[in-house]
Amino acid sequence: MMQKGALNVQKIREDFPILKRKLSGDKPLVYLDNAATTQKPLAVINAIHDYYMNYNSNIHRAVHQLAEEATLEFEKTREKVAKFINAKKTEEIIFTRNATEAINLVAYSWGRANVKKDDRIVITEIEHHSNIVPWQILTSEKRAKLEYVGTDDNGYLKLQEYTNYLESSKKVKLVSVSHMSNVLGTIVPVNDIIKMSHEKGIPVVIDGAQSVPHMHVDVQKMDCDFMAFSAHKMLGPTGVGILYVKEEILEKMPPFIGGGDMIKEVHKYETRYNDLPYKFEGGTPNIADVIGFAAAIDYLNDIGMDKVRDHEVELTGYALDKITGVKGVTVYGPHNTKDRGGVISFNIGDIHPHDLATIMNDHGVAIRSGHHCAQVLMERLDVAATSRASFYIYNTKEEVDVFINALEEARRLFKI
Ligand code: 7TS
Repeated sequence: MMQKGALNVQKIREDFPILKRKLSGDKPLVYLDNAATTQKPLAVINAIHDYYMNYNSNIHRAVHQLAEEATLEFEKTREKVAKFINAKKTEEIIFTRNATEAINLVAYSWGRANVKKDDRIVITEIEHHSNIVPWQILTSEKRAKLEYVGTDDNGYLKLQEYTNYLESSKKVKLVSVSHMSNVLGTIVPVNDIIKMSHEKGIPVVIDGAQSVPHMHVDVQKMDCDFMAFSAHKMLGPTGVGILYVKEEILEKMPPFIGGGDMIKEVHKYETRYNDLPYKFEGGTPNIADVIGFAAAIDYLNDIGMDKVRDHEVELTGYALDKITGVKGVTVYGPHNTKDRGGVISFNIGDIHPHDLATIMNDHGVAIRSGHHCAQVLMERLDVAATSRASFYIYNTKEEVDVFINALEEARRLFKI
């Protein structure tokens, strides 16, 4: 049956071979761990296969035809990524291994060159460890200070605290914030934060790992200075991250990884670095998976990101309605689907999330349990862990029903 919102989910599901799998014997897979990584459509799998079968070669080096073909396809992905997030130039797109490495690139390159003793870097309590630890390392090395914007009890950032930090006489050097929380689903008003920061001349890093896969993101409109995200969370392969940096900032950044491909000339004691963006892509990159990522972008473009978002809003609304009706359940994060992505973190009675996830698995339902690499947020919520269901384009209301029924069964089992 075709669902409202005009996404033909049944047709989409045909493109994902793994969705035919069964778990725990004969239970059809209900994959609700999309915030961790998404499944891959055949088009992506075939693109990788085609590269290895037909034109496997290193890029940017040899003049033979295979190298030319591989280089062309690799660079096509860069163009597609630039268009997908509306970057002004392809030179502003740097390939890394993942969002984590992209944020680390900013911390090691821009951070080491610009952050000084007593400077402050402002992040938030909802950040993933990938947007905390690099700043801890940097501020500790530079004897600078890391500051946190807090969250209220509904999972919204306390925006007044930005104003307090930005207007204080102590220098804020950088703001780094997640566009969408991987635990609460909170969609952060990054446009306002960026505007506020720019009025004080402070650059902003956006962790787009959970937003770029799920909604239309336009870096020029947003006006962020840096943005990091991962291909594997948006139908693409693992091992490919993207760092967007505004060209005028990138031009002034020192290199990150030294080695082959990022140089023009190397002499005994000095090196001339390569042009942008290659200066930041030392060593042989993940060629096959970057090429595979282009097929993922094509796939999402064919659907349309507004439809992706509409589908998730509808599914999340449906799931929130159902889950809040289950006795003993606490749901974290904003209640309004307009303010949240397709991520629902919850606890039920005193069932440990790992036990719950095990019971879910018996029903074929794959959810995540644990701290979700957000232990600062777990402390704020005063829990050690949560369970989390997260949706994507191929999930259906029927799957939500299977999930809720499994949850009810767990509740009965634990006598809640
Ligand atoms: N930032 C956010 C907001 C994330 O959710 C994640 C991964 C990352 C950064 C890091 O991405 P990576 O590709 O470099 O690993 N989040 C999750 C998650 O929620 N469950 O598994 C990984």
